[in-house]
Amino acid sequence: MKRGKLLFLALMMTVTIAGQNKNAPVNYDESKVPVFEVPDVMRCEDGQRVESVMQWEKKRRPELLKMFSEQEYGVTPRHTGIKVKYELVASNPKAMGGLATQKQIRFNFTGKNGKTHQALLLLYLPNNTKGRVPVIVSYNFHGNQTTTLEEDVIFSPSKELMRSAGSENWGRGEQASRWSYELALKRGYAVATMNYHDIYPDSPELREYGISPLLQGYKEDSRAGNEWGAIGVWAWGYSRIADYLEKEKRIDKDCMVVLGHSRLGKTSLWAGVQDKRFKVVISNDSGCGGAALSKRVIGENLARITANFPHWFCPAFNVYSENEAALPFDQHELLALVAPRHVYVASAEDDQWADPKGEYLSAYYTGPVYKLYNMQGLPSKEQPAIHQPQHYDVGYHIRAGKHDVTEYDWRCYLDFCDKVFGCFSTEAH
Ligand code: GTR
Repeated sequence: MKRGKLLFLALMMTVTIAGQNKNAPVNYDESKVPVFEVPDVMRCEDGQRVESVMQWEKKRRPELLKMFSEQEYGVTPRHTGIKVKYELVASNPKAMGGLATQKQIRFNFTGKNGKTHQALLLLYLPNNTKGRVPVIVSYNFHGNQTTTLEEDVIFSPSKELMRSAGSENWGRGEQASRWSYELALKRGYAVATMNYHDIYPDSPELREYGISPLLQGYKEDSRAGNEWGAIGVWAWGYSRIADYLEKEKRIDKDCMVVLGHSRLGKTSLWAGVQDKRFKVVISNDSGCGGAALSKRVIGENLARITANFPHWFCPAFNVYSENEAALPFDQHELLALVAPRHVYVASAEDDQWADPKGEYLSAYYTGPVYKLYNMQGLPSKEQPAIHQPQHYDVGYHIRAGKHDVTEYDWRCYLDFCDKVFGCFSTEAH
């Protein structure tokens, strides 16, 4: 047997043996954070130091991207062969009391194997400005209809599937507090949302109901070590939304933002890293496997996350369950892959499960890469105080309260995007 194959088998055995651990202890005590060295984002695997943009782009960035693909989120297929047709199923030029034009677009996916799948996008465009506008793209957790009380928003197709799988809160407007549509629209931004279950139902047992079966070589019961997990597929879905928005004549395709909360914050980071059309990449309370440094092992850890959500990452990531010290990379290196575009990390004070300090440090440690581009990362290793947003070329804020997306978060994101895009807000603030 070839050496490569033997190594692969050995790796797969370790994956199975190390497994995941739902009962792994969770540490909340800063004094018990293990002593570790933050992997040097500027040092290539062969020891060479990155001194130029060229070295970063040609050598270090691809090598890091490969590590995250092979060992954490799984490899995004280069050509899925999946075709998408867009179908405008509803529109309203006077939505939200005249503030917005609403469009609902069905994505009809067809795989090379003839299998089909559907997803539904909800788009609000501001009526108060003419011409092209920036857009915030963001998945929702429980259906488009939960993001607003507007009666004409169609229930997302995944509702029945997920409700019968035990997922609740699918009622109209139930998550509206997380969607500051009015604020965004008044400030001249479009917002596009889709239910993430439409792309990959968020359960290890429901993979066959999403996009996955449309892929060539899909096998229901088996996954290769580096096969993409749900986060990878959701990220792919974000890119399909970007494909559509590029064709939408009111959208400024140079001003696309991807924003996600929690597991969808992990997803927005992975999507933003891979798809350069997203000029601002926002992680809201994304925590473990998102913005937070894994090696701090505080709050949610890799044993817990890979045990509770075995379908999110690629199987090879399980090797690091209860063994974060062995990780050859950490999440700041993921965030750094967004440069020279803009990354924004937000935390909530009471969200210790997501390790706010680790989220901040990750954003901070992207600094050397931004510096290569003559851009400014976060200036201090000290995490800023509550409600003191830091808007450099990298953004960060921590707000009071729990794991959530609030109007305060939206306001900070819009301020940051205004700065990046050089927009002038129509709302006085
Ligand atoms: C938690 C999970 C987190 C986070 C969160 C969410 O249960 O442990 O990693 O992603 O769910 O998505 O709300």
